[in-house]
Amino acid sequence: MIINILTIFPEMFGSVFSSSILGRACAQGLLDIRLTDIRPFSTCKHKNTDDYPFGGGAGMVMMAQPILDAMAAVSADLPDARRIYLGPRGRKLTTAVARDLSAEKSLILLCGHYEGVDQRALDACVDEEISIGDYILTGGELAAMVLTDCVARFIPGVLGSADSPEEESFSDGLLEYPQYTRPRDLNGKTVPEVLLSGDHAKIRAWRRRESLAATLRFRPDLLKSAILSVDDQKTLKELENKCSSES
Ligand code: 4G0
Repeated sequence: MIINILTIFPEMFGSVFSSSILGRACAQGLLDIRLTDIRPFSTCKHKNTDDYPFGGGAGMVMMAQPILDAMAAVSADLPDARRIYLGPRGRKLTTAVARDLSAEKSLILLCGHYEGVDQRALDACVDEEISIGDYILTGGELAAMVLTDCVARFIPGVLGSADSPEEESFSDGLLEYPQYTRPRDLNGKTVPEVLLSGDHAKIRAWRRRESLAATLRFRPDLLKSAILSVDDQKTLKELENKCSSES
């Protein structure tokens, strides 16, 4: 998958995209991340990319011209790319959105700064706006990194063949069960016995119960849309009863 990121701060992306799983994905050619600096596209004297807002008010607004020209140049190479603007007005990024985007051949991500981008540029050259959550960042770059990371996990091969993004938190709408590694005894705190038993059916059942318990405790709102079997529902009833008799 090709992800082309339009930004006035391309230097922000280096370590994030060269490290760990994303770094490996790029090295293997599963992911091709391209950074396009918007500034050289500015036709202003000093290569400005922002200006004062019409109507007054605090802050600056990114000018349409450099963004339109940068987008035109990038779109010429990637005519079928979905063009996404990272901004707080957008549709919320979720596992489902990331899974859907991971099926695309190419994405173009536009990072805004200051108080945002001239609306006419957005109207002309963006297909959709996506938000990574209900808060404001100083720029869209961190949001673009979050989206890229989240989408990359769903590209076949990126996590390695043994790991599946569908086996993790949120894929079935539940939180993750607790994990343990060596040592078995950490200053008297031991690992749950069942995980050392070698009984894979029992381990699977324990983990499912722990997922349900964690979700009930920390994010009960998720249970409304979680995919639950009849067994899960029985376990939940039991956990709810236990929980209410304790308090
Ligand atoms: C557009 C994304 C972009 C408008 C970007 C700021 C949060 C997110 C930006 C603004 C971002 C998010 C109106 C301040 C750049 N902040 N939640 N900052 N305004 O995804």
